[in-house]
Amino acid sequence: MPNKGDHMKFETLSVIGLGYIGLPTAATFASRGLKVIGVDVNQKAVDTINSGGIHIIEPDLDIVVRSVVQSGNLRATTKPEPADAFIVAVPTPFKEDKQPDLKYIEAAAKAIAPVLKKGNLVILESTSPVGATEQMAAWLAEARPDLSFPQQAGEDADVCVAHCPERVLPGKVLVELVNNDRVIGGMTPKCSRAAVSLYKLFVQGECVVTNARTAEMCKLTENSFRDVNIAFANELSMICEKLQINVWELISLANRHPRVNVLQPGPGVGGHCIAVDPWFIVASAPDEARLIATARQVNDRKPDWVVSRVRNVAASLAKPKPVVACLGLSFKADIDDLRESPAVEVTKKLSACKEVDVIAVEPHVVDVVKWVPEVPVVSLDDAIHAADIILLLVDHKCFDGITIPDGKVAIDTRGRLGLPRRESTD
Ligand code: SAJ
Repeated sequence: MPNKGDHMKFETLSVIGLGYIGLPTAATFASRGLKVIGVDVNQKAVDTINSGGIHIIEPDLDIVVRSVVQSGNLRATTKPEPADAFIVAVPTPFKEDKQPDLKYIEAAAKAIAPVLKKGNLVILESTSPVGATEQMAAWLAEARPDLSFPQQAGEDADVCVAHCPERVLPGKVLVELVNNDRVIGGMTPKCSRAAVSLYKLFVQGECVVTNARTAEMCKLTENSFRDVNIAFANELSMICEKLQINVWELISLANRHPRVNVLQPGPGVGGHCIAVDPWFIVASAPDEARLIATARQVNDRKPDWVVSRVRNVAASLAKPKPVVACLGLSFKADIDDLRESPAVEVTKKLSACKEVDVIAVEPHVVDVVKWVPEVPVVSLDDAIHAADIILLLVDHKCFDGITIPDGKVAIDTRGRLGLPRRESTD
């Protein structure tokens, strides 16, 4: 139960990192009346936000940002300023050897340390390997020997530190930020209570308290759970291809069992979360995390399997150099995000094959040519007209119900061609 005595009052908040998570979080706090200072190293992003615009695509985010910038509740800058609380929402990529790279958290800690004061709360929101919050607190303590931190002073620390991972789905960020339950992992119970009182300013879901290490592992577990289950579906799709069984029909039949819920196969797993986070578990326990590592490998190999399937079909056609139309390049349906996209990987690998010509369709991304300079990007109608092989890589709404003209071959990595739009499967 929260102790009334240590409930914190927040008037100002600083959000470090104004990307896919930091900006919606900053804007949502600002919309609840907090004075929010957003900090980002990218001057262009800072200028865009200060002019009331956004540099990422997320439904309704533009409206919220414009309104909180106009009301004066959100302001962006490149240099950290003092505040009552700090939220660190910077990327946590992995290195070449799949070991987590905490350099952005370290840079954020070193940037905010000079402006910290007694009574502050510092929250790490970035998805992080177990131990990262303690490491961040150690960097803060090193930079500010005049202040005490939870690892030194426990409940009496001058500065509270917690890990509160985000778990919002791209495309539904503003809704999930408010409605999802939130895991709050303070370095001490007092740190947890402070973080709960901050998030309760807008979170309507439950704020569930644990410690920092469990909160870190919880986020990694959620994304690994999804990765392992998608790997199962992807493996099934490859088995079914060999056994000449329609995997989509198979899965829908199996899912009629009351305790079975197989996910959907696809061309691979993309995005910057599910394809990355499981490696953080593997890096901390390589001997034990065998299933998690194998799932990553199964999903990572799926784009190559799709490429070889297309090549086999191409070889069976009478034409010397068939045209392959790749429909969709983003990492999942109806978003503009191409990061770690298996569709991009498949398209690029196919375009490197001499025996086919490749064209692509991606209506959601403006500067798509930058991502696949080697491939002509055309309209859906032109692609279907020109193609011999129509390869569905992303189940965008705008591809629903397309008909495949006679004489053309369809390869459907999402099980959607010719079907009406299904309701959200999230
Ligand atoms: N995918 C499939 N088959 C499926 C579901 C997904 O192939 O049945 C593919 C998608 O096409 C995509 C990839 O997996 O390439 C990831 O998509 P996603 O919708 O599963 O997840 P993300 O990366 O958009 O967001 C995930 C979410 N995590 C979980 O659902 C456990 C989200 O809640 C997290 O906040 C987010 O990662 C994150 O930031 O970590």
